[in-house]
Amino acid sequence: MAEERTFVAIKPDGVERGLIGEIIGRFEKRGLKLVGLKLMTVTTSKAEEHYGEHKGKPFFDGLIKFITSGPIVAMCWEGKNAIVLARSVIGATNPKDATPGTIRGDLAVDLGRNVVHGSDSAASAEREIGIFFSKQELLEDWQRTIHKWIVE
Ligand code: IDP
Ligand code: MG
Repeated sequence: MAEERTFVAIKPDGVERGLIGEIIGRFEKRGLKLVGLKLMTVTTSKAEEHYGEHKGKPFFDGLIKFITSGPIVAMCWEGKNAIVLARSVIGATNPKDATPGTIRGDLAVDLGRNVVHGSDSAASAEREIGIFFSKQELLEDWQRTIHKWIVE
């Protein structure tokens, strides 16, 4: 049976700051499996669809401007409890509340520059993966030989 999948993105600030390798490494080390990866620039319409739940909020326009301002790294990670696990690797939305050891707790300062995105639920994950990836861009048949050392 396929394990859970989640959508994670390194936002333009993370790319600009040279944190791509650092951030990807944290998900790899946690034990998640990378099944989709691309460097891309997000169009305004894709950004508005992705952040649709925040439409009308005071920070929405700034958020769209920011997320479309430079390249992002779009990723799909797979694993047991991948959605909750990725959120725990990422840390609290506001870096001032994020625990040290999390990406935001170690690498970020400001709410509007929190370097990474992660889906917050199964429904969001499915929706967001669909916005950023076509089916052919996601691995379906890669079995890692180390899997049995990560999941019982
Ligand atoms: P999340 O990224 O932890 O899921 P959300 O509440 O979904 O957090 O917000 C999406 C993104 O919008 C946040 O990561 C942050 O960059 C930005 N954001 C959220 N709330 C504010 C705010 O009050 N001011 C500025 N930016 C915000
Ligand atoms: Mg969110």
